[in-house]
Amino acid sequence: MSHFSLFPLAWLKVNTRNLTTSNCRYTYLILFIKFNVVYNSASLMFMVQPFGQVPAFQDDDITLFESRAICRYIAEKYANKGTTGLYGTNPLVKASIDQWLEAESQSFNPPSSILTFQLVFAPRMKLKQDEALIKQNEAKLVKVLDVYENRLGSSRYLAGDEFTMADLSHLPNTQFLVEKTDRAELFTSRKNVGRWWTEISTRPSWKKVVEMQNV
Ligand SMILES: N[C@@H](CCC(=O)N[C@@H](CS)C(=O)NCC(=O)O)C(=O)O
Repeated sequence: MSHFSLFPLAWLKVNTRNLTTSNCRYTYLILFIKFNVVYNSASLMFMVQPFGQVPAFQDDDITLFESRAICRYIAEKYANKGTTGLYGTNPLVKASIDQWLEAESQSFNPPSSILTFQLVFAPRMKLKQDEALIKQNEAKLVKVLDVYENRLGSSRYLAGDEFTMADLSHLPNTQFLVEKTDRAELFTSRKNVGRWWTEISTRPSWKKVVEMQNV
């Protein structure tokens, strides 16, 4: 049993919860924080995240930022708990996971996060959508998903035959695009990507996260 804190949205704490995930089987404290709050460089958020962004993470006296670094740390520290091998058990598997984590960060995330913002959050925030940006990034995402389609035709998951952090890191943006926009077909119309998406998004731990987001 371990306690750590995640600061997922902004700096102002509005509510705290204790959760146990079926994926990791440890209890953590997560702070749900109101977004869009005016904050300044003296705020709690800048004390734990130098760019004033989210997420930020504390475990004992360690404070970390950058979501993928946080995930790597948690996966290493709790390597023997819950789903084992999330971050690999030997250097070659680890390298393959890192390769696809980088692909997510460098190739998948840029267009998918722009589309998520433009298609999901801009309307919620009553901001005008940028149609040219949407078109441009949809085209970029198509190219990335063509590569994924090919890869997932020869392996069950991105880094091989086991579910790893490489797959996990694709969950948030894909969840938004598939469930909250009319662009689901970008994923579901591709045989291998669609099969992969169904597999990773129906894992009990992810369903629990989605459930929490809808609370
Ligand atoms: N590369 C960072 C990205 C952090 C990031 O862009 N966070 C956004 C929310 S997803 C944020 O805090 N935006 C508010 C801001 O920049 O003021 C990570 O993966 O942790």
